[in-house]
Amino acid sequence: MGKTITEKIIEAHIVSGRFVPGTEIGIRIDQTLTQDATGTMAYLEFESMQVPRVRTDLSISYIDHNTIQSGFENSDDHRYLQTVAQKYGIYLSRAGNGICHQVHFERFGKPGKTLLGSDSHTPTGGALGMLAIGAGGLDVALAMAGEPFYVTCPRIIKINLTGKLPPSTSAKDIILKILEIFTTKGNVGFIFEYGGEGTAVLSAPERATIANMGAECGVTTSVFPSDEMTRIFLKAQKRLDDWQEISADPDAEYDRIVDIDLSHLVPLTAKPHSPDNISPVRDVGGIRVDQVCIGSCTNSSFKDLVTVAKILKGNVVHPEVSLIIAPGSRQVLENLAVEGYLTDLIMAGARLMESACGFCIGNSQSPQTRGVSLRTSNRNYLGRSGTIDAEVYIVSPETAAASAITGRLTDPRDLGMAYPQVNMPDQFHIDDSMIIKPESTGESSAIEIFRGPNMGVPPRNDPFPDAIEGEVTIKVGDKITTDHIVPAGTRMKYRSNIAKYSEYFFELLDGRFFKRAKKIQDKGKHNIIIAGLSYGQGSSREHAAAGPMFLGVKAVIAKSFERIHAANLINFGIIPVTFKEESDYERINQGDSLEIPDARKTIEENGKMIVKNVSEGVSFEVSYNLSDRQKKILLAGGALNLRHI
Ligand code: MIC
Ligand code: SF4
Repeated sequence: MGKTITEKIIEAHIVSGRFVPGTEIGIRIDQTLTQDATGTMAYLEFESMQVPRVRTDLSISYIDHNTIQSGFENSDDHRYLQTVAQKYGIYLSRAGNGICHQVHFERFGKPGKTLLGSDSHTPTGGALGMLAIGAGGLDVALAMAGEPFYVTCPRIIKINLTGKLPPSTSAKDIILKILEIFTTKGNVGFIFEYGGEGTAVLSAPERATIANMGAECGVTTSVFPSDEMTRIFLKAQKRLDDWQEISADPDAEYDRIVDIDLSHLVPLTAKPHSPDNISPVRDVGGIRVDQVCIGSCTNSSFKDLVTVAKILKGNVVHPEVSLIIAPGSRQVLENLAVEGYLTDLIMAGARLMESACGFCIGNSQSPQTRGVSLRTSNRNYLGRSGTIDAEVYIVSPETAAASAITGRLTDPRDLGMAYPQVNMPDQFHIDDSMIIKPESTGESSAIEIFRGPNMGVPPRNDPFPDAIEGEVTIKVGDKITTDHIVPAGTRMKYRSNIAKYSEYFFELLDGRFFKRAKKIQDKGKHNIIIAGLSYGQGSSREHAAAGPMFLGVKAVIAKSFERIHAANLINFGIIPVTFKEESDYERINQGDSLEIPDARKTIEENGKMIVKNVSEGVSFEVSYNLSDRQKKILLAGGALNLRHI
């Protein structure tokens, strides 16, 4: 039987297990990436492993998230990251050089390689035919130390694209269509593999938009073939040597094949407050728009911004709209400048932001009260923009530019102009001077690591207790994201200080969570979280597990979990369990006393786990699915403990 692209890459990297979907496998990691918001904790963890130098082909640390630097904390963290990188053999992409995924795609991604990144949008690299996976910082630290990455061997869904995109629709509309089909939940353990004649004509940056936002469906990653389009892109990046052809065998078998005829697509939007709340732009109607933000790792390539420049040319942004544009990388910015498109953006009244995450993570450009913001980014969760009652719509760059002109949500087909043709350059202007190479082995021992006063240490945990005896600290509903658990935005400056950061946990849902959790912990009891479907969607931030661990959470009982968050919980000694009968969720209330007698023994023996609700006088069964490796980690109280045993 023929092989899929995924199978070929996994088989070339597998170090434990076999390619049997649903079972745990370990794969060798060629490249790692971190960004500054998750990187500080990942490198603190790496330091604690006492490995003299990274053991990957390439490890790179990007500074792109916390670039507003209000207060000393982020600047200190950036200096820490720079010195750690120098010492341990890690490349460093300086602040201003661009968003990790865009820069990695341009300068480092390689067909056929594996990439593990401490950011959920690491799958962007899948556009180049690599297996690029997002994970918690601890898993990335372990990969830097030369350990395999363990993941459930995926089931593969082929997305067969046919036909050709009509004018004024683009890659963003394709992935929004896919989100409409698959939604943000229920896709854990799958990989999207793209093929078909519609895929063959998509350029690498268009593929990157699609691979990037596959993360919102919760799949392990998305993979494209490495073909002529990949070759053209890598050649334009002066990286032709990195190219190799990779395709699925004609008789490869998939778990499922989904056909999408691109010629039927129309401009789409994801309405507030979820990336799967999809509707055609025309159906939403011409609602008033206050802000338009173009950028983020999803849609900030040269192609995207030239399209925007061409639509805006000769127009001035509507008087009631604030138009924000953040090119994805310094390379994109430089190419826009050299080719003259920057002038068109400036003349149209765009407010240019630095090449960084910026508005996407809510640390700047928060919309006005009850404001309507159109964004080309990938997530529109409640409050993520920094304004709790803002209405954020996710759109394509074409829809964003058209709406910036009219001041209303506008289908670009209704703008009455011909859809601009964008020709990609045969050769980009390339300048890697903002990427610092690490010191050679001999020099690195002399490097002293800088640590600012805000920098904490990775929190440590006791071994898993014999029994769980605690209280339900919080009960939450379906699709709770890691943004709900640990807020980003202006709180992100505490990323390297879990003790301080924990004061803000769950603040978007319940401002009293921290005090309650502390009180329960001080009584010597365990904290327990109850959740609905797809708990832990979104970001890879391990703080959403490390923080609860610090506050004495021992179990999360949910209807279902997302992959990265479930792995992070185990890495930090918290057991993720699911309700055997979903209806039991209804019979638990916040504040109930819960007990899992013999929890430790039950896990060791793979026994039936019964939770006693002491307050209600009822018991219910929960399920867990742990490999022997995961059991060891959990029982040790987390992966760091295990490494030190
Ligand atoms: C995000 O888009 O939510 C982030 C910020 O990039 C996160 C990482 C983080 O929380 O630092 C992600 O996607 O993993
Ligand atoms: Fe940055 Fe936004 Fe991309 Fe996350 S989704 S990496 S915050 S641009």
